Order: sequence, then C-alpha cells, then structure tokens
Amino acid sequence: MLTEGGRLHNPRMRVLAGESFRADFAAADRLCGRNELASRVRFRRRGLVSLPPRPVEPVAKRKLYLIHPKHDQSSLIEVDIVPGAVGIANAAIGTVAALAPDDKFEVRLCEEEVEEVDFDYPADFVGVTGKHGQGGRMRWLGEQFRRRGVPVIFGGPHASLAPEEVRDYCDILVRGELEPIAPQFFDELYRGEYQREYVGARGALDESPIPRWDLYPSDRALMGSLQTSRGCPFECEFCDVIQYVGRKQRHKNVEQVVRELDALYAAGFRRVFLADDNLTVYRKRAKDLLRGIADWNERQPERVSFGTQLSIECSDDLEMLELLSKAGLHSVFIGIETPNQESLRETKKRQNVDVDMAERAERFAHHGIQVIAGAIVGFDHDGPDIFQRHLDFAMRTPIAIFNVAALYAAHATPLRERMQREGRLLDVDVALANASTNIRPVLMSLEQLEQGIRWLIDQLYAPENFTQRLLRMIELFPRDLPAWSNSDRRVDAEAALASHGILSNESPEFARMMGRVLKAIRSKPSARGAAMYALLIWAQQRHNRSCRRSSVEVTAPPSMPLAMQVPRRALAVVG
Ligand code: B12
Ligand code: SF4
Repeated sequence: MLTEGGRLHNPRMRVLAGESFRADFAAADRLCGRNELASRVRFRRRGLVSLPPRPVEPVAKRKLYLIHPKHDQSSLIEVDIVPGAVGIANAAIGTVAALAPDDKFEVRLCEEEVEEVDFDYPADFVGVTGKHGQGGRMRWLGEQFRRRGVPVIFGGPHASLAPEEVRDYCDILVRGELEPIAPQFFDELYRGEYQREYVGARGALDESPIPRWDLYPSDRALMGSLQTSRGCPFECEFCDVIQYVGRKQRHKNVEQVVRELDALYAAGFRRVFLADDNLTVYRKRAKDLLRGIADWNERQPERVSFGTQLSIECSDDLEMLELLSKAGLHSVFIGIETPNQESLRETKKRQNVDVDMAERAERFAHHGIQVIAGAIVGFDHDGPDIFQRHLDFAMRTPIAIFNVAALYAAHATPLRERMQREGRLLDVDVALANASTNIRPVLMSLEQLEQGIRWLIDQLYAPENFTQRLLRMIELFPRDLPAWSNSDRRVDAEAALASHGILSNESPEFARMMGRVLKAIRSKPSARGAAMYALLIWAQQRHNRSCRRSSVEVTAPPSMPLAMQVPRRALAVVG
C-alpha cells in the first residue's frame, strides 16, 4: 500500500517519511487511521526509517486477530462429522489473548473450524498458530492477510519447530513459548517497533495465564483443554515434544489448575482434555494433581470427565490407576507404537519394551478408563508381516480406537537427523496423511507400506473386529463407576446425531453389531460414555475413509517441488 517501486505513493504517508518510526506510528494513527499500521510495517522492513525515537503519544488499542486455522487434512481426532465444531478446544489462541495487555490490545479470536476467517476485520495485527498438520493453511492465511497489507505474526509448534517452512509467509515469527517474552513482545508490537523474530525460552508455568475461553467459541468444542505440564523425560526417537518443550517437565501447581478448571466449567465444558505430553511420568506430582482434581470434581454440580496422554508404565502403580479413575479420567492416549520389540528398542521407546501391553490396557479398563492407542508402522525392523502382527496384537486388547500412522520424520527430531544422515529423507510434505511417510523404509517398499497401513486400518475398523474389542472393553469396565454427566450442550447432541447418521447408513451386518454394543451398554451403564465416544471416533474414521477433505485451500512449503503439491494432498489416507 505504501511503496511502489521503492517510492512512497500514499500522499498522507509522505508527510511522515522523514519522521522517526515511533513518532510516525502515533501520527499515522491520528492522520490515517489504524490501518496505516500495516503500511508502516512494510516501511520499516525496507529500512526507510532510522531516526531516533521520540516519546509515544497515547493511541487507541491495537486490534489483534488471532486465528487457529483449519487443519489441512482430516484426522481421526478431529470431528469433521460435526459441522462447525471442534473435538478439543485450542488453548493456544486463548493463551496468547490472555497474555496481551488489556489496556493496549483488543483481541478477537477465530476458530476456523467454527467460523470463516473475517478478512475484512480491521486488524492491526493477525496472529496465526498451528501444528504441522496446519502448515499449509497457515501459509495460505499469511499470504492472504499480507496481500491486504495486514502484518502477520506466526507462532505455535509448527512455527517453532519448522521455521524455514513458514518464515517467508509472515512478518513476525515467534518461536518457543510466549510467556517469558510476552511483556517485551506486546510492548514492541504496540509501539510498532517490533523485531522480525522472537524466541521464547522455556519458562516456569506459573507465568501461564488462564486462556480466554470467554473469547473462544467454547460452545462449539466437545472438550475443553488444560495443559497442566509441558515436557517429557523420555526420548523416543520420532518425538518432537522434547525439541519443542523439553525433557525437563515443568508443572502448574494444583491451585492454578483448579482456577483453570473453574474457568472451563464456567465456559460450559463438562469434558476436558488435560493437554499434557505425559501426565503421570512424575508420579508424586501426578498423584497430588489427581487428588486436587478429584476434590474439585466432587464439588461441582455436574461431574466433569477428562482425557489425557500418558505412558504405559504408570499402570504398574495401582494407586495411580485408582486416582486417575477417581479424578474422572475416562480416556487416555498411550503410544503403544508397535508389538515389534526390535522396533521399540530401535526407536528408544524403552518404557514399552518387554511389557505385556494387552494386559496393561486391561488394567485401565478395569478402572473404567478407555485406552486410545497410538500405533506406528514402518520402523527399520518392520518387515511386510508387521501389519498382521499389529492386527493380531490389537485383537488381544480391549482397545477399540487405534490411531495408526506411518513412521514419519517430524521436524527437529533425532529421527529426522538420522534419516538425513542416512540419505533416506524424502522431500515431501506429508502433513496428516497417516499412510504416507517422508522416510524410505528398509524392509519394504513405500507402496507396500502405504497399502499395508490402509489394509490395517480397514481391518481394525471392520465392524466385526471393532465391535469385538469394544465389547471386551465394556465387559472389563467396573459397574460402580460414576456416570458421565448428561450433557445438555447442543454440540454434544449434534455429535451424537452425526455419528448416529453415519452408523445408520452402514450395512445390516453393522446394524447387528451395534445392536450387540447397545445391549452391552444397557447391562453396564457405567461404560456408556466411553462406548459412545468410541462410536463417535469410529464414525469419524468411516467418514475419513469415504471422503477426503479437499476444500481447504493451502500453500505448500517453499522447498516442495511444484509437481508434488497437488498429488500429495490427494494421497491422504487417515487412520
Ligand atoms: C493438545 C494437543 C493436541 C490436540 C489439539 C487440540 C487443539 N484444538 O489445538 C489434539 C489431540 C487434537 C492434537 C492433534 C495433533 N497434534 Co498435537 N498436541 C497437543 C499438545 C499435547 C498440547 C498443545 C497445547 O494445548 N498447548 C497449550 C498452548 C497454550 O501452548 P502452545 O500451543 O505450545 O503455544 C504456546 C507458544 O507456542 C505460543 N504460541 C502459540 N501459538 C501462537 C501464536 C502467536 C501469534 C504467538 C505470538 C504465539 C503463539 O504461545 C503459547 C504459550 O507459550 C502438544 C504438545 C505440547 N507440549 O505442546 C501436541 C503437539 C502440538 N501436537 C503435535 C502434532 C504433530 C499433532 C498432530 C499433527 C498429530 C497427528 N498426526 O494427528 C495433530 C494435528 C491436528 C491438526 N489439527 O493439525 C505436535 C506438533 C509438532 C509440529 N511440528 O507442529 C506436538 C508439539 C507434540 C506431538 N507430537 O503431539 N494435538
Ligand atoms: S513418551 Fe511420548 S511424549 Fe515422551 S518422548 Fe516418548 S513419544 Fe514423546
């Protein structure tokens, strides 16, 4: 807007050309209105202004528009089958909003799965968060807003771990955690004297504020989100958690967690995802926390149920299982990874080696906790028989939901480094395409791997197999478990109806299976919530299988050869 061939072409802004950047910020506000802020950014980037700073005049609040973008492709954990809804609420944009000083910023949030991005909103800054699976959409949004002259800020896991993939699509890149740098960052943003890149250190979590759920479309998320800790002391080779938030786990204290729970409850949530990397790994702390959550839960008019992530070794500890159950944990995501012991050793998943995972999953079920398993195929020690081995293992467990993916060398991981060293890293953007990988496998071809995963997913979710595992889980559940609260939230009703719609479109064979599940639930109502959740995920899986998400506009990463951009997205097959 401001420069054309290096010359100023906006007459109002010419007035400011000889002034200091800081002063012209305020003056621009007065003369041209808030939107000229965007022009100044361009102006500054070209290094046109270098006069000494002057005192800042008070200006209006800056409008900050924070977006959690759509994901590039469907995944098992998202709920595309419920239009305009999300499975787990995004905590990042609400946290950034809470860190922005109230007197200087007016913040608006956009959850793109719920509402369209408002490109006409007169934002002074647009902030976009995202994970790797949203990278294409982040870049695309960055392009759109910059074309409109609005300065774009990128932050979050993808921007932090793969800055080279997004840097050229934003004006300000924030890597790492925002809390420790928030005062400086927002001050500089407000004054327009910001830097091209910020790097936040790993701070203490007591600096982390309660996310602004009041600004988020909380009524459109099935679960709220609460991160009680960051980091994990294990060192699985494929994992990016360590690079992102570190091996030394940092914790919020129990009072802080309870305050966040109060805010989530007030926002209407009755299911909450404890968004930790590994909730139970520090046992004493985990037990104190679970006791605090259990006490809090008992005081609520309606009981809240929780999901989280943890590692299998916690099931050694009977007290831990009891506390998880008492606190209201209804599902836990566990990286089972593989039944192949050599592959577990290869990937340094030591806590799973020589452990009878099927028996461990039963321990959770005995406590009324549903295990959701992460499974990976394509390790160097996986041959073509691995798919059948996975299926045989799965059918020995009471685990209905398996999230299966090809081993993938994520950014900044030790695995990626090794693949690069060994010349096995492929230059493709895999994003969420669970059947695809960016690694050349050792004991099978890429085609065998992709076909094998598709076969495995089809087998795992075949009505007969899925129902067998689900019935086993229901059978193991205790009878005296407190029921999930009866939600009167519209979004929960929509989820039930959506899964019902998909389920009832299935074959007569499937209808018979469902009849058996419903009968089992009737005779054990304590398992109802967990079973209905499994059915919802089943319906989502069925949906993913039959329909690919093609409507999301994305921009491929800069390194990708053009020829690969479209076909790779079309290849997406999700678990
Ligand atoms: C909860 C969670 C989920 C939830 C997300 C719910 C949701 N709606 O967001 C679910 C279970 C759905 C999920 C799914 C996936 N996840 Co996940 N998830 C997490 C987890 C455990 C916590 C995230 C969280 O809530 N953090 C709390 C917020 C407050 O912190 P934050 O996002 O880190 O943001 C901080 C800073 O980055 C910064 N910031 C963030 N955004 C912005 C924006 C601006 C403008 C600014 C200035 C600053 C800023 O401020 C925050 C405070 O410091 C992290 C692990 C972790 N420790 O972070 C993995 C993680 C984010 N997930 C990851 C991955 C890979 C995925 C999947 C792709 C997995 C898959 N194959 O399906 C999918 C992606 C789904 C998608 N839509 O794309 C990776 C991301 C790696 C990467 N390179 O991007 C992580 C790091 C670890 C992991 N492997 O699980 N995930
Ligand atoms: S246990 Fe989970 S979070 Fe921890 S390093 Fe391994 S995969 Fe990552």
